[in-house]
Amino acid sequence: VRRVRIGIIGTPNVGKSVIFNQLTGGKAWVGNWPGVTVEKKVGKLVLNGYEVEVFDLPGVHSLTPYSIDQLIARNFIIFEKPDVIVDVVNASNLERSLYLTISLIEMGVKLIVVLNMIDVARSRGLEIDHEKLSKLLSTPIVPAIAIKGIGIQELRSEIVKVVERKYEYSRIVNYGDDVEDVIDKIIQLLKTSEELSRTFNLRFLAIKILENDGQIVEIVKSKLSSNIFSEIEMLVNNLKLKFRDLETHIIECRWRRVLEICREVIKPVRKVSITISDILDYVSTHKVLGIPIALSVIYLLFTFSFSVSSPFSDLIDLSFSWLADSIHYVASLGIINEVLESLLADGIVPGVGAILVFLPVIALFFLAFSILEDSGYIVRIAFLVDKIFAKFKLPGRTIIPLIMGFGCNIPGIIATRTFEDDRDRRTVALIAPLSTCSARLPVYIVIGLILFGQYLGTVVIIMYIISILLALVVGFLIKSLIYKGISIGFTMELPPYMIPYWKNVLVKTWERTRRFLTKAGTVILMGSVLVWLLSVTGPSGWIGPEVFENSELLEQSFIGHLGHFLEQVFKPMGWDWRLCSALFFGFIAKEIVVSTLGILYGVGEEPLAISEMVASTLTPVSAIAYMVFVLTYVPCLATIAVLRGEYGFKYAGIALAYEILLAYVLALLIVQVGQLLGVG
Ligand SMILES: Nc1nc2c(ncn2[C@@H]2O[C@H](COP(=O)(O)OP(=O)(O)OP(=O)(O)O)[C@@H](O)[C@H]2O)c(=O)[nH]1
Ligand SMILES: [Mg+2]
Repeated sequence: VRRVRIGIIGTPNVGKSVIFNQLTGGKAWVGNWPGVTVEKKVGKLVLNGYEVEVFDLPGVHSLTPYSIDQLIARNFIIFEKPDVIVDVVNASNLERSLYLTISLIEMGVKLIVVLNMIDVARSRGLEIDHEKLSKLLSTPIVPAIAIKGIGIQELRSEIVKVVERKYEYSRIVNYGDDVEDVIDKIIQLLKTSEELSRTFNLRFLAIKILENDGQIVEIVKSKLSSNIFSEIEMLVNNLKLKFRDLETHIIECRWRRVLEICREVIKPVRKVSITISDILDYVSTHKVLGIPIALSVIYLLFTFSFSVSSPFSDLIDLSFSWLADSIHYVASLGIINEVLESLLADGIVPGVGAILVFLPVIALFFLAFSILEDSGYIVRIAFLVDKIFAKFKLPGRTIIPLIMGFGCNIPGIIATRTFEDDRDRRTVALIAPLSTCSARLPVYIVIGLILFGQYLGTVVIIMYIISILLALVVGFLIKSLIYKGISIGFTMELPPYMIPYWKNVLVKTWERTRRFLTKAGTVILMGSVLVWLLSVTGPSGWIGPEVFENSELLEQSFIGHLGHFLEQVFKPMGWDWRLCSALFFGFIAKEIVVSTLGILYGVGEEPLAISEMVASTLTPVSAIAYMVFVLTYVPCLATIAVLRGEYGFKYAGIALAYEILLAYVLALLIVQVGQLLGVG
């Protein structure tokens, strides 16, 4: 078998990941906004006896990288040398895509162009003459509607053909006599390095040198003798005397070629007046209506998740109660001993159960979220808030990591890779954990269910608003004090609205839900066992399962001591020792706050029962303070680990420290204000 490596590249949001999934049966993340993929992802398939490795890459506009995700894509294409590059272009917006295509042709690689989204092009009244395009570019073209699987079979056979065909270079752009002359001279000089000639297309290197591409210049310099390299430098400098801005000249020549090609191949077949997408666009990005609409959409998302999920939650609740009863029954028969009975019935069932009853809410939330993500609405929200965010010195794009963070903070932090400005990127990474993730939702519900009753929905929405406001304010402070500088204006393209593709939505919902389930089965399970263990033991040694019937006894356990110590730390807030120790274990993962309460109150896994116990120890104001504390104090251990991985130890430490401090100050403030107003 021969091994073949293929890289899928293209401008952002053209359907690369969809094509990757179709080719490999993979599960790359797909979403209707630019910047979904931020990492290269590999998948495998077998084609005509070839073992093919396919790489899905982040979107790029050119081979000049501006952000980390773009650098990943460029470096793969230039330095890891895939055998074939599949360049996905957007048929409904060809001008935007072809610049990259032309740059790839210049690189001198075996190329296949997938002309994707011809359905969208058609709906806009455009037809592309793909045969002519193929001639002009001297590359095979595969028209496709990737989302429907159209063109994928053709792409497969084209891959085999291209692999077997000998490669022929064709010059795609003419940069004018002066420049071409210098390019030829540079090529002659580059030829002196056998290694360079073997690994790169020399014309490509020459052009990149003229474009002043730092990385390429470094490589060339290291492979050539110094006098040859200085000859090249002289050629370049002489040329620069003729052109005020050589780089711009090169870019302009490419653009001119792109427009020439577009003129020849794009045929408007009919006039389109206004599409539904245009109308939706007008309304959803409206200056006045936009924000109220966004809030209503988010409100609907929650109402939908809560109302549809409640019968399912009841069912899970019932199964856990039944499980607890069965454990007691089995124990009464003498099959398991008292300690095991307690571990299962007092530790694991209430600990894991208290979180699993939220599975339906969270799954539906993920479903609604995935639909939103695929429709194209998220970019509209980014567009809407751009002006508001600018007042806080943050780019509108910031909203994307924050919204992603509503699901889980980890993808939120990874999404910062798409930021072009390093200061913005670091700022947003520091505030991304303030986004209230789905793990915090059960805490709000359990704390507020009884205390706020029918107003719980409003309180939860307010928590989301607080979360965004906090992120804005902290971001503003960081941008004003540490990473000074203004952010450039809105740079994201608005993709058209699309009807979400159900398969895609289901895959994403399932992936997210599966992660939640895995967490329940691992981290939360272990957390529950830990809390149980620290409850039945104390400084005096083994105490025994009686603690769960006798709260005075429980207070003598390790957890009791810990809780009472923390109760002093949080004295002004007036939180019960159980609530305080729950915060301690919530360090591991926020869900464990709820699990700990489930175990310590000894009332089983039912949210209503736990909430009743909570309500008996908290005033509404101290409850709000508690919720805000949980929102702010730390993300989970996993998030801290990712922050460390992406930005280093120092960053993770800074995030951790400022969040604990901020949480404490905010909670204190809320309680104080409550007392001033006489509602504490
Ligand atoms: N109508 C239509 N939609 C498509 C087609 N191909 C992909 N899409 C949609 O386009 C959006 C972007 O698809 P992705 O595969 O995530 O795009 P990508 O190129 O990987 O994007 P980045 O990773 O952000 O660079 C998704 O909402 C897809 O469902 C197509 O042929 N027709
Ligand atoms: Mg992608």
